[in-house]
This record gives sequence, structure tokens and C-alpha cells, in this order.
Amino acid sequence: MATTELDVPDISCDHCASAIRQALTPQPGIAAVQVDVAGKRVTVEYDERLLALTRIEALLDEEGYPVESAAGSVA
Ligand SMILES: [Cu+2]
Repeated sequence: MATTELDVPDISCDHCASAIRQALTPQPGIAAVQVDVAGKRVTVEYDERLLALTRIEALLDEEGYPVESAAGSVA
């Protein structure tokens, strides 16, 4: 399992947070999605065998929330 923190500057309110959760949560391999509105940050816990980080970034981009940077760890 891997955990990644994504900086997503366009997050501005709870609507953004729920849109992001709804875009990511149904994807195979996603274990948990946390959106920090104040910090403009998305924390994703996922199975890196099922889902690549680039795919997560692409999904956010498609939703209208481009990722500025990502910091991750695999545990
Ligand atoms: Cu919003």
C-alpha cells in the first residue's frame, strides 16, 4: 500500500472536496481519500499494484484539479 500527499492549489471549498472524493473513491485500488480544504491537499492511500500515481494525477486533472506536486511513501 502506498500513501501520497498531493498539493492541489485549486481546492477552495467543500464542493471541491466532495468532487475529488467522488472521482477517486470508486477507482479500483483506492483505499482512502482525505481532502484538506484549508491546506489544499489530497491524501490518497492506494494499492500501487492496481493504480499508478500518474493515473491518480490524471483523474484529478480530468476533474479540473491539476496536481502541483506530489510527495509519497510506500509502506
Ligand atoms: Cu470548491
